[in-house]
Amino acid sequence: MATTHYRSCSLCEATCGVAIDVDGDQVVAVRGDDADPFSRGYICPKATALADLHHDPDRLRHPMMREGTSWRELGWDDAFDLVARRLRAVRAAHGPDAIAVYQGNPTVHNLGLLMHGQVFLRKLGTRNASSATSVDQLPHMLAALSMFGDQLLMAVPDIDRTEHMLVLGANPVVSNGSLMTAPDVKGRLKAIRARGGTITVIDPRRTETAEIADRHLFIRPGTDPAFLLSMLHVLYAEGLVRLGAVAGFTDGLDELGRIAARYAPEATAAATGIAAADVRAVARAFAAAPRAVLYGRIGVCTQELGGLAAWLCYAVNVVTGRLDSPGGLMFTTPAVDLLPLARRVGFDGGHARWTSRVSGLPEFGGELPVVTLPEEIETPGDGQVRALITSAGNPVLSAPGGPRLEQLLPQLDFMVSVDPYLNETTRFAHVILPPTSSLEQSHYDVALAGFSVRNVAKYSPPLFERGPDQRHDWEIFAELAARWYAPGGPLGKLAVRAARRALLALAPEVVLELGLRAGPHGLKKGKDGLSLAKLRAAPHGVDLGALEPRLPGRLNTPDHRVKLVPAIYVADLARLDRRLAEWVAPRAADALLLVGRRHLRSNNSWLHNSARLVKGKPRCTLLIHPRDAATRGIADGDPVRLASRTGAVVAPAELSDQMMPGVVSLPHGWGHGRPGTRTQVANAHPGVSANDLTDTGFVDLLSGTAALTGVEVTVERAAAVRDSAHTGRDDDRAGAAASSPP
Ligand SMILES: Nc1nc2c(c(=O)[nH]1)N[C@H]1C(S)=C(S)[C@@H](COP(=O)(O)OP(=O)(O)OC[C@H]3O[C@@H](n4cnc5c(=O)[nH]c(N)nc54)[C@H](O)[C@@H]3O)O[C@H]1N2
Ligand SMILES: Nc1nc2c(c(=O)[nH]1)N[C@H]1C(S)=C(S)[C@@H](COP(=O)(O)OP(=O)(O)OC[C@H]3O[C@@H](n4cnc5c(=O)[nH]c(N)nc54)[C@H](O)[C@@H]3O)O[C@H]1N2
Ligand code: SF4
Ligand SMILES: [Mo]
Repeated sequence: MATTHYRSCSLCEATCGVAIDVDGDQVVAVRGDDADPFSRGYICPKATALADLHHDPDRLRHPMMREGTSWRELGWDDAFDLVARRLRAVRAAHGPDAIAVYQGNPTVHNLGLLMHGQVFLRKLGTRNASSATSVDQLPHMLAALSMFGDQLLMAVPDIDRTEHMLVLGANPVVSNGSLMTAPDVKGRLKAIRARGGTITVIDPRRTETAEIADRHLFIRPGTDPAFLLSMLHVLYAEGLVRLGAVAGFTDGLDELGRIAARYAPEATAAATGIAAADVRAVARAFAAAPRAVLYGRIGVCTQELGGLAAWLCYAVNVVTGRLDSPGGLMFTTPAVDLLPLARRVGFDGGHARWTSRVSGLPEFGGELPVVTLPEEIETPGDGQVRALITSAGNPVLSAPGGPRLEQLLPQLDFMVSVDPYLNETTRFAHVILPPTSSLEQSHYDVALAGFSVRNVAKYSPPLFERGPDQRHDWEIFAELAARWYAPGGPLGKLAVRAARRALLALAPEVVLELGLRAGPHGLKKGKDGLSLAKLRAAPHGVDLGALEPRLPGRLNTPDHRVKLVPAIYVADLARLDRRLAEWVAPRAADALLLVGRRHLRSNNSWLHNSARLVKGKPRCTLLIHPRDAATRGIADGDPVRLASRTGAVVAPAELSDQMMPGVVSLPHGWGHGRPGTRTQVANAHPGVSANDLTDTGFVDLLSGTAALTGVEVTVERAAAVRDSAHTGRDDDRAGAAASSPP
């Protein structure tokens, strides 16, 4: 007899409601939950992966210990003791910075991991902590910190009420939205047009989002700051500037005008590839719309001047009166307010308080950029990294310098990974601690609610009883913390026991209940206030209404004013000016610029082990404009060799006039089939890794964020794409590819 369970999908930021039909211990169907007030029945094809992941025979169910190249199962207690002992030994011999940490993207979707993971990992006292933040949204966080006073106070497009949306460097129709939690974002975009509004997309590729927009303009990768400054130039020159609701508490309006005056559209057109007349038209349309919002996402922030670009995206919204205004860029009122909690565990508003040992890149929020990881392992001296903890991350595929990591990770004294898979990164660990599957865990989107286009709250209890002897992520970290923080000596065992008890009492539900009660929809609202019991009684979720103005109350700058022109950005304009001159200089005739893309059936590096999601024609292809292909003698489907300063791969070409001439696109997250991994399906559909081409030396120096877009590459016809379980890499990288754990 099948039963139906309702919960949130935890796979991407859209948080869709799913109805999961279960027979015994088997999922028989994953459907959209029509009664979810936020997603109203929408799901994307990835939702079925919730079942595939749970049932995946490759998913690890016991702690694993590596001996040479073979693995054996280990009891949990022995595993925790071993990890704590080995980490302690590294710390005792080499100091706190010798232990590096990398936390990956799924952390954000996992309440228990967010809490207990941070308590342990952010309090280790190492400077070498990093996360996917620095290959992702860091510049938006830096802008939020410097303009609004808190790095988590990122503003969200009010997509349901806007009448004009200007999209830069985002493809929400495929990514389902990011820093904009909006289930069925495609439906919401179409609704803008249905109510008479318009959408403009600025992107080096005519994306799936551009296809449903009114207007699309190509932009040369990495030049968004120049385009945005020219947009500001027009707004100021034509008297279109007005602060609206934030006029009484915003500083820097005149200063921004003086800066923008230097970047007339005519002065940037050659660099950006956007004609001056088009810049003017875009700026005028944006200012003229009664309600408008500029939304910039990963394409603008993971670029060499990504810090400037993220700041300018907010700035355009502010000077056109869109900030904190319905239909513009707004702040959420989440049921659990993470901001004060996050400050306690180290998201404490820091930027550049220290710099990395080897290349001097800035700290942000207590972390160093992940591009520093290879060099910090490689470079001898005080503070050299000797051990690594990864949690929910796969930096070998997801960060620049992946091939270098493959060579360096085997040299570590100790590595532990908290991860359900033996994949490209975790195969180098000495111990893998696999958590329960997401269907065995309860779920509450404590982080994403902060970026949601409506205020909503939804709690999902575990669907399945956990398997025998399984641990949740949060329990794993609670156990590690108990062992780590307890004193040594004869008191050690007692102290560990007491600490364990205290930490394991802090189940996600306990923290959630406290958070809900203390939050803006909690006790303050009297007997109508939210509580965990109320959420349990509402399995489809609770709608808490449209976004509401939150300023100036929500600001956390010292004087509670919006800082339109933080000094760090003014100082960084010199880098833009230098690049502006270089961008117009003729490029080496054969150089193309590489950008990335996403696919609806894929999610970063870790959903390729679902047969249902990878079937069909290969997705890891190089999109290239027919003209660029023709000059290189490349036909559709031909294998092409793609080489950058740091590496080379071979992938099939896919000719497409979606591409801006001079720009090619390769998705990231592929490059499976590496030796020693245990992901059968993914290994049969390996693709190649875009991060074999990206460059740890190509970074936004202001924020430390990797420049994943605009990487210079050459492309030529190759002899053949090697098939089946291969790395797809070119021969000169074969050494790195073959490196397997010692
Ligand atoms: N070239 C290029 N590189 C990119 C990007 C790009 O656009 N271009 N995008 C970047 C972006 S936006 C991101 S967010 C990063 C992602 O970078 P990462 O977070 O490093 O990589 P993922 O592929 O998301 O890997 C997630 C890992 O978490 C594990 N996992 C999944 N669920 C859980 C869980 O519940 N608990 C635990 N403990 N582990 C879990 C998976 O098995 C997998 O090993 O990649 C970045 N890299
Ligand atoms: N299906 C699916 N959904 C996902 C993910 C996934 O892997 N697959 N990953 C999730 C994650 S972790 C994230 S962070 C989000 C990201 O969500 P999005 O930000 O929407 O990410 P992308 O789809 O990569 O879109 C980035 C766009 O930027 C463009 N671009 C590249 N360089 C430039 C540039 O210099 N300037 C401009 N203006 N545009 C540029 C690219 O062509 C691309 O269309 O998606 C999330 N959702
Ligand atoms: S868009 Fe797809 S992957 Fe994202 S939450 Fe919805 S169903 Fe899950
Ligand atoms: Mo991301």
